[in-house]
Amino acid sequence: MTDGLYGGFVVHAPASKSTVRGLLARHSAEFPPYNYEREFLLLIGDWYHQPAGQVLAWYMSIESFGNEPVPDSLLINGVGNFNCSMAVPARPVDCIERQTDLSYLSDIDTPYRIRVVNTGSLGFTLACENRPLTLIQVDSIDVEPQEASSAGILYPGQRMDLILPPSKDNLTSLTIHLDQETVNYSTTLPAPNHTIPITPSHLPNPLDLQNTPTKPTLLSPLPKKPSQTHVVYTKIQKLSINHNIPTGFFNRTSWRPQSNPPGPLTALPRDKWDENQFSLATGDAEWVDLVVNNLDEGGHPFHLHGHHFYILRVYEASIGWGSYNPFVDSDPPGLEPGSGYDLSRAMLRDTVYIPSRGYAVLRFRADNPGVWMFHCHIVWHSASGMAMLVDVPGNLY
Ligand SMILES: [Cu+2]
Repeated sequence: MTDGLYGGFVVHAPASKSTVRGLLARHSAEFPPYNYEREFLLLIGDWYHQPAGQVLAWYMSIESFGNEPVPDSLLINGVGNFNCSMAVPARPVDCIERQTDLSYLSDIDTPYRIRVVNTGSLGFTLACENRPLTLIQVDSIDVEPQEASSAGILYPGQRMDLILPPSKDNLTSLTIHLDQETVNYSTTLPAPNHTIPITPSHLPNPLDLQNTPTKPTLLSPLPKKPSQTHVVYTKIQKLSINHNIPTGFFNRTSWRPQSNPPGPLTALPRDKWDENQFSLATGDAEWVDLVVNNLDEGGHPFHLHGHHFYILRVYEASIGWGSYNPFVDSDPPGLEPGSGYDLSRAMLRDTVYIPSRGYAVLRFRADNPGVWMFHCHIVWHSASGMAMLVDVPGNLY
C-alpha cells in the first residue's frame, strides 16, 4: 500500500514499508449495510497566505506570545473561502472568486455518504441546513448510528462519516461552525461561521462526537485490565531559558526529528536515538494503557499512528490540574471510588481531544510493529515539539 487517502484513513508509512495490516484486517471482516448510493469526500482545513515555513517561524518566535497563527481562510476540498476585497496591497493575494461546488450533492432522491476529514488546525461542527444527517463512523470505526441536524466538534485529525438521506427538499447549505475554544487567537477570524453558500444558521444540540460510543460488537476484544500502564504529561511551555518561545513537551522532552546520528529510528539501535526522542516501549505487552495528562491551558487533539485505541475516559477538571497517576492515585479523578471505567461506552478511535487540565485513559493492543508518533494534531503544536513515540517491537519486514 502506498501513502495516500483510503476512505477516512490517511496512510503514511513510518519506514520504507507500510505496516497497516491491523487496520486492513479489522475492516475486511465486515461490510456494514449502510444505505447509500454515492459518496462525497469533504476535506476541511485551514489556509495561510504565507508558506508554512514562514508561518511556523512566526509562531516559534517571541513575537507570537504563544498565540497560534491565524488562518486567512478555510480550505474546503482545495477551494479557499476568502473575501477578495480583503486582499490589500500590503498582503497581495492572487484572488479568484469561486464557490465550493456542492452540486454533486444536489440529487434529492439519492442517499449520500459524506466522509468528512478535518485536515486543519481548528475544530468545527458541521450542520446540514434542512436535512437530518446520520452519524455512522468516527475515525473510520462504526458507532451506533445516530441522527441529528449537526455533528461535532470534529477536531484536527478526526474524521466522521455521515449519511445524508433522500429528501423532498433541496440541500440549501452545509455550515461549518468553527469551535470558539480552538479559535484562541489574539485576532479574530473573518467569521465564526463558514457556510457554503453563506446563509444565517444556528446549531441546536449538535451530536457530541467526543461522547459517542463505538458499536458494542467492536468492543468485545477490550480486556478488563491492561498488561502494561504508562503515564505521560504534556504541555506547551514558554520558558525564559527558551527565550519565551512556545515549546511543546511530553514529560521533559520536546520532540524533534532524529538528527544525531541522522537516520530513521527503525534503522538505529535504541541507544543511538538522540535526546529529542521520548518513547515508551510496549515490550512483550499485548494490551497497553496510556494515561495522558494535559497540563496545558488549552485542549489538544492527540493522534496515534499505526493503532486505534479505546478511549476509556476523558476528564476535565473544574478546579486544579485534573491529573491522574494510576501508580499513586487509588481512583481516577472524577470517578466514584472503586467504580472503574464504563467499558460499554468505550470509543475506538485514533484521535482523542483532551481538554485543558484534564486527562485521558487510552487502551490499545500493541500489535503493529514500528516506531509510531503520538502527537497533537494541530501542526503548529507538534512542530513545536508536542509529540512522543510509541515503540512496538516486532518484525517490520
Ligand atoms: Cu495542540
